[in-house]
Amino acid sequence: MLRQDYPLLQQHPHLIYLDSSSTTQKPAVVLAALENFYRKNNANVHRGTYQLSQKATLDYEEARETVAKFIGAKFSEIIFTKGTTKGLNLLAYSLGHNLMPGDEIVLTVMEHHSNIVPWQQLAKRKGLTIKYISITADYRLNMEEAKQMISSKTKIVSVTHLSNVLGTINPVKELVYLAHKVGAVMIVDAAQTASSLNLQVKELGCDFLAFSGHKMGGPTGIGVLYGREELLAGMEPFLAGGDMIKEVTFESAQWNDLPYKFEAGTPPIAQAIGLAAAIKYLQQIGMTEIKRHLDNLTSHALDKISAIKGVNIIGPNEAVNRGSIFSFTVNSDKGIIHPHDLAESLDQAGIAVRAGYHCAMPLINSLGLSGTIRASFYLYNSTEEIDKLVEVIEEIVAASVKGYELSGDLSEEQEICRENVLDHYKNPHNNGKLEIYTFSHRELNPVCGDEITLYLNLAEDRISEISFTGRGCVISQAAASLFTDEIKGRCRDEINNFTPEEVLKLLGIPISPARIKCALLPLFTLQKMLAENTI
Ligand code: 7TS
Repeated sequence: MLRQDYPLLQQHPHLIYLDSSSTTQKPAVVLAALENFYRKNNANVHRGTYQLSQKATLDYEEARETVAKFIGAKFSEIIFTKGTTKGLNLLAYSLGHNLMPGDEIVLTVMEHHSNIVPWQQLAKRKGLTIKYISITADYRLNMEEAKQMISSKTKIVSVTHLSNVLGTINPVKELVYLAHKVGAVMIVDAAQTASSLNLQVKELGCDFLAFSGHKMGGPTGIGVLYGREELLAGMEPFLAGGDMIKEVTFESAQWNDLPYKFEAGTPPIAQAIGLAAAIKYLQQIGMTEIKRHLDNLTSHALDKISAIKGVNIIGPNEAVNRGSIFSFTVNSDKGIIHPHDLAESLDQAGIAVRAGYHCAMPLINSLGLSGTIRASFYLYNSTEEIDKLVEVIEEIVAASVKGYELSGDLSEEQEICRENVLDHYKNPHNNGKLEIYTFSHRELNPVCGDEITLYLNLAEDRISEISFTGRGCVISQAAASLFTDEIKGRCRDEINNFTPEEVLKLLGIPISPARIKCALLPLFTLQKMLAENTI
């Protein structure tokens, strides 16, 4: 469906792009709108008296009108932001002014970091308590717990509409009811649903809703925060500067009207116009048709992915109230295949998926995982692409030596190194905590979940003993094994002067840019340990 509308996919006819939850590809109409603006109408908005600026202002405000109509809101209720993250930060800051120590904020365990960390910061500043609604065994929100948890102490409930890890669609209307019953404000993180569901904010009943343009075919750098007018009117602005004021003296300032009070500085003009073009494109296809297509992919993926031997889907196994996002882990006969290793093998077969924590580290850790593979689908994906994904995973599982296969032409020397890397992965040297150690240091790669702790003893400034524990992909674990072998006996200066290139040489195989961090984790862990301890 519609692959022909996307120039990038035309450029890469064999690419199977399954990472739309991170960002979607852009249809030609969006690229044309951006180019048209910059070529013909580019000027700053809200300030020029000349015609070009007036035209830019008109286009920018028309984009706001398009967004307002798209979600059934008023013009004054649409604030252009940089993205969902910025919208949620704005709320955590501006709503925070009226909160008191002991007040509670209710989130869920399946939130993206952007709907956790801003609230944690606010809670620290204000002495608030954060509570997290848990999930059931079938990866749905525990609504019984929600009913108990949302109480008269609750001031804010902020929940993702669709989990970017589990694919679960949450019962927003029920949560709105529970929040409003106790007088709390209800926020919906719609980062994953604005692209595919007909979001009508008045029907949902929420007070605020945030989403990102780049996840719905629009450009990066633009997002939307919807807020109920009465609430926005009573809130303090987040950022201060030009455009958000009515009158400024040397002593003070008066805020502009809505929505401009929340749009300090030059706004993302071209991006807003690009987003409007993306919305019009979606409307032309029809949100019902988009949902039908995605529901079809969801049902197909559920059937096919769950049938792969060794696959465990981390998300609901029913298509109802489920988005087209699939996280899973894969076991081969030889053990679990690290998501990072599997993702690289899939990439070599032309399939782009995401692997790791997906910016939901608390959720992934609470499930006892160190990451998942995630395939997410959009308009331009087909059931044939899902079949291809399944076929390639099955091949990898069958052929895998713990999942790490390097395709392409390797020299004879690299082939030997590859065997060596796999051997160090399967039978690591210096693995396990030292019984007695003077120094230890833990480092984490937050993107993919690689984790290493080094343990160290010194004798006369030289490393007498070193070992590591941790979990991670083939590259990070083999690098730790090889590196700890190599570094034994070296003194502080030698360690500090040890270069990334030397680590890569120890591995001896081609390392893709995305995995350099994995390879260098042991070196950086040791160098950080040294920097923190005046050994
Ligand atoms: N909320 C959810 C549910 C998300 O999935 C994301 C981004 C955000 C908030 C933040 O959006 P941003 O546009 O401000 O970055 N999610 C992902 C993802 O799943 N992979 O990459 C980004």
